[in-house]
Amino acid sequence: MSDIKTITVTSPLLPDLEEFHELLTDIWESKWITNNGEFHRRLEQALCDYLKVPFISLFTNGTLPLLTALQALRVKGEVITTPYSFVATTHSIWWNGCEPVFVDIDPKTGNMDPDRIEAAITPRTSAIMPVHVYGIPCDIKRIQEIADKYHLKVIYDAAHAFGVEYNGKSILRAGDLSTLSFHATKVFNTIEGGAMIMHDAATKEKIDFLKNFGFAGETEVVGPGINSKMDEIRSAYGLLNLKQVDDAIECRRHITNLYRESLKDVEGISFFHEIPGVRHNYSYFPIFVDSDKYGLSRDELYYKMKENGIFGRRYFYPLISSFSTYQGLPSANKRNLPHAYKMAESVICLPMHHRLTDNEVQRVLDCILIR
Ligand code: T4K
Repeated sequence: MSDIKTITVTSPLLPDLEEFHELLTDIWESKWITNNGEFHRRLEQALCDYLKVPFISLFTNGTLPLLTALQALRVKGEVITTPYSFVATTHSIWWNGCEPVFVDIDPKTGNMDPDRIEAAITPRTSAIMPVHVYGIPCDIKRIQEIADKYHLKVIYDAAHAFGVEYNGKSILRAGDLSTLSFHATKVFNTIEGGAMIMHDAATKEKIDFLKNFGFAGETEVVGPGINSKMDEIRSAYGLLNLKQVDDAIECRRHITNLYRESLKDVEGISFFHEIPGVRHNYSYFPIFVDSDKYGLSRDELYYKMKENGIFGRRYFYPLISSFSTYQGLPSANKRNLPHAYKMAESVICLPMHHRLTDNEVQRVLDCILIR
């Protein structure tokens, strides 16, 4: 294996180094390196335009906007969420002193099953935190109907959903608030980074206060804020990456089509298909292994790929609800989450990024096809 080139699950989108150097020179000359500087403001505006959203607030990562959203909406008691996500989703609920209540997923999308939400609502429920997992849109209409009926807040963890639209409209506009991650491993990255999307200027102002310790001006603190401001260097980096993100998404679409075409008749391997009306971002390519039909278990295939220098990832295994912090919760019981368990135990995310060559994609496919 040592002389085989490694294929990783992802590879970051990097700005042109010379262009970045030019912007760094500007920053050095201005000596304004953080705290709502020019590049921060420019990136917020450019993202509003690109994402077709009215207001956005940049953060230092994708976890802090989740924490801050729950704070801003004064969420208390129980929060209904999905176990099939990255741990940050549930951690943000826990860090706010709330109790996560897990509901099972819909196996057709990997997202929280709206049919199971109402049964999980109690007098202590105050919010729903769904995730558009792998960038696949949740059933935002049904979720909103339930939230309206029971007067619940909805905060979408949209960490994977950069640029995803449904019928020409950004899905980041759903719910009360949505959050994004701009981590190095995401479709659009600012190295570390994230954002919150809101509907109105007053909420944007409140969030901007909260991410700056609660300061409203030099001497007034209006709430128990935190520090989560994106600095100028990463904002400039983001501005440059935004120029090339459409090309990167196009490369991902091409790779997705190669995977789909070659895997469509492989018994025991399934994957998600294009959803009509959705502009996908192709952030991940999860496959699901049925060991009886495929002949190898998920883990056997996963380690076989590794031995061949192909580093897929088992996102999202183990389920959040099975981690020690959460496994004692009544809703974490395996009997409550059969679809989520099945998906977590069968998933492998195949390598997916803008730099993968057709030959590398073929190497991944050969590893799966040749048994
Ligand atoms: N909500 C959801 C639904 C999320 O998925 C996430 C994060 C969050 C909230 C929280 O957002 P952040 O606070 O993280 O912004 C990654 C990411 O760290 C994490 O952002 C992401 N979700 C999660 C799903 O995956 P790892 O542990 O898989 O990353 P790592 O370091 O193993 O990298 C994977 C591969 O990427 C490497 O094998 C090679 C490549 N890579 C990675 C890095 C960091 C590079 O080529 N260069 C790099 O700099 O967690």
